[in-house]
Amino acid sequence: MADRIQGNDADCACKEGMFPQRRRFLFGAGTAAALAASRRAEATPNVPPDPTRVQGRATGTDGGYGARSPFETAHRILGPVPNSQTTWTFTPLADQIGNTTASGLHYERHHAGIPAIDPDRHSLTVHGLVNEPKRFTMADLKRLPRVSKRHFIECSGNTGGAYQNLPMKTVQVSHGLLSTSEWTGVPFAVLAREVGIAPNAAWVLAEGADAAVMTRSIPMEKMMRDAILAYGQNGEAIRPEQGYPLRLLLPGFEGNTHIKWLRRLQVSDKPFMTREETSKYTDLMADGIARQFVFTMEAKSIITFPSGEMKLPGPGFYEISGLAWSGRGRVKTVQVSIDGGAAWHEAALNETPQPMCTVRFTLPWRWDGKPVNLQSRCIDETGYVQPTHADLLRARGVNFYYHYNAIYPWTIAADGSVTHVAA
Ligand SMILES: Nc1nc2c(c(=O)[nH]1)N[C@H]1C(S)=C(S)[C@@H](COP(=O)(O)O)O[C@H]1N2
Ligand SMILES: [Mo]
Repeated sequence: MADRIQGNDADCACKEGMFPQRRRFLFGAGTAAALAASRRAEATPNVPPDPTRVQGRATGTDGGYGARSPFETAHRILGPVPNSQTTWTFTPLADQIGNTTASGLHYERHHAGIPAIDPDRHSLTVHGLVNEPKRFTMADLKRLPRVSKRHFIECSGNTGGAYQNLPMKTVQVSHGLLSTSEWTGVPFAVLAREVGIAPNAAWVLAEGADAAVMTRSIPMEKMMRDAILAYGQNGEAIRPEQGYPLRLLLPGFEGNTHIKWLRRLQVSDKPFMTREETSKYTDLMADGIARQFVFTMEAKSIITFPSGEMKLPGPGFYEISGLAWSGRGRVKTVQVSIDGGAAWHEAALNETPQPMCTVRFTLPWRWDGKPVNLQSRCIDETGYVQPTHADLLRARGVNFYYHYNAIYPWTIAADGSVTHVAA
């Protein structure tokens, strides 16, 4: 336990003692807002002239690759850094428009930094319990049939601080280890045909080419069902931060299993018991027994507007909006409560929910100016209902760090200020 808490580098933004001074930096009053404001002050260009009176900027001055408006300031914020090698950043969910995360705002989690990889020298070796071991260059992989699918990735440490009621003031800090992209690549099932899988094969070891040489054992059943060897993200090559040139995409599974900079798949009849599935990424239950291979991210939702550190200008009409997702399949319904969980109203979903993908929900609302408690809860197609904080703790005990998926309320005071009050 002591080791888990002190100076360990597994990713939970909540570990006590891991970043005693830094926590104030990260979770301190107004930090994210203050940071955003200071960046805005730095970044905002001078007021431009009337755009109808002057010729616009010439095309082709952007090097052929566009950039967002200089007035846009949404940015990832850096998580606490226990040492220089292990880092993470949070997606600014309150600024996300729609359901897809801009690639430049996708959250990041690196256990040994972002490697520089030449795609022409990168390859994927598939071996072990196969008829014919093979090495695929990136060019080989791109000749194979591909799929494009939108999926979320969520770090199992996302919202983990809520187990200890650590103050996470903004939705970026509480839920920002979640992002959604369209991923393009080769289904593992296609590669499996190329190499021929032995009948007794049951697990696949996936290995990254970063300095962490991260490895996880994945059940063969999952690999065959929907695993993607992804080289594309939102219509272009996957970003270096997300695993360029190749990553494993395991829809609905905890983020850690989506091995980035993927270079090797070893087929076996048993799991490999790597560091990331023995000492890390296990869930310690109240009885002291750790659950292993807890892959699936359960149904979860969060209101992104209004959310922590915002201030409503006054009573009147607002559209409550947020994101809901489930690692078990499609979101079925999202319910919103404006009275602390007493009555629930069905929210509108902005599109047909896709399996293992976030969906944006909205609910029109007229605020009368009195203090309120806003909550959302996700119900997925399996009938699973997102639990309350109390129910989650009752089921899991207090030793948990990962897989926090309880309802996360926001309270709005009479002055319009929005805060999370721990249950
Ligand atoms: N090779 C490698 N793969 C990795 C990691 C890593 O450090 N090295 N981090 C994992 C963790 S803990 C998470 S949550 C996701 C994060 O993916 P992202 O950085 O694209 O958001 O990648 C996973 N895959
Ligand atoms: Mo993670």
